[in-house]
Amino acid sequence: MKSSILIIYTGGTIGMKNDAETGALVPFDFSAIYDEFPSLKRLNVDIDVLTMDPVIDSSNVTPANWAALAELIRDNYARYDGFVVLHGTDTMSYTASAMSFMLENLAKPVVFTGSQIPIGVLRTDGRENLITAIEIAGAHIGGRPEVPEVSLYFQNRLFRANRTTKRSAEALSAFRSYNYPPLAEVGVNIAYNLPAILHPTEVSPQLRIATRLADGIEVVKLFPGLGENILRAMLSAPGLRAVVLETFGAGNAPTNEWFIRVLKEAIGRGIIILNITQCGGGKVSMELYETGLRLQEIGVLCGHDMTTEAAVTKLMYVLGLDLPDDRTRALLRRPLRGEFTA
Ligand code: ASN
Repeated sequence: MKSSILIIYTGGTIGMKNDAETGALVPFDFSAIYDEFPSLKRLNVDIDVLTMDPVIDSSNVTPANWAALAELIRDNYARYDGFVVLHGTDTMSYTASAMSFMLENLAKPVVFTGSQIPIGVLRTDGRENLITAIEIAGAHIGGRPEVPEVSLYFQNRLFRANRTTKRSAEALSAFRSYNYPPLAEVGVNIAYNLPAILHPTEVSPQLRIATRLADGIEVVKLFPGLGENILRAMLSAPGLRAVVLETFGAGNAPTNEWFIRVLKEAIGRGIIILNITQCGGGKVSMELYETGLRLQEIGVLCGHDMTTEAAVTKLMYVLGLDLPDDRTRALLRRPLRGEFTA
């Protein structure tokens, strides 16, 4: 069975090549993809390319870009078997995490990739990332897509998107998924980790998109010496609705009186505080130490082993649904797209 894949190019380093005359880096025209990579014809896929307008460096990405991307996927959903999103690496984990929440009932592959070295540079990592991402997006097993979730492919590994973090500004293996195993490892063959892959629960789910994302989210990273006035000011920001609190170790924070009081006051004003660890790997267990227990007692929610990227975008998505407070909290307490392990 021949798959049809839509490549959506949003910008980033992968889309750069040297201009033949000036030598300067200029955006690569992905619509001429077969001219650049004739070997793509040998893959058993039909490829179309759409380029976002304007293409951006991913540091400029906003929730409005995410909404446009979700709409593009929805509008083309019936026509294609899978999607490859080419994105700058800097914020790829944020966009890909956001997409995992915004695309409700997804049953087809959406594979994010990009590169650290421009695609037009001889030593690029973009060529392999692109070709393997296309192959994964088109892969079927028994007539069903092999990876029907939002994933991120980089340097021989396919990850669940909302488990990833950009971990290096230099290494070609730029992404890591510290708390969840790769969905596939790529060597001579592509070895899919079948038990790790998420499958739709409904038989023939209808894709829906949620494009209303809440603002009013803040990330507060604890450090020894964080002062009361500063924390109070951060938690009193106008429009603030939720805080991702990056705590120490297994979800620990100071137990001193003012610290707990400032958090408690914020929770009393209806602000949601979600506890994740500032460690790369491991999880929050608030009952382990007294320093975590105090947070639990005042109503701080446990973020388990979520990344900052997943926590921020999940809050944007869940608060954007405008549900009553108890339902909002219930959605934050359970994994919606495999974003944490409870
Ligand atoms: N600044 C680029 C971006 O994120 C970095 C990259 O793609 N490697 O758009």
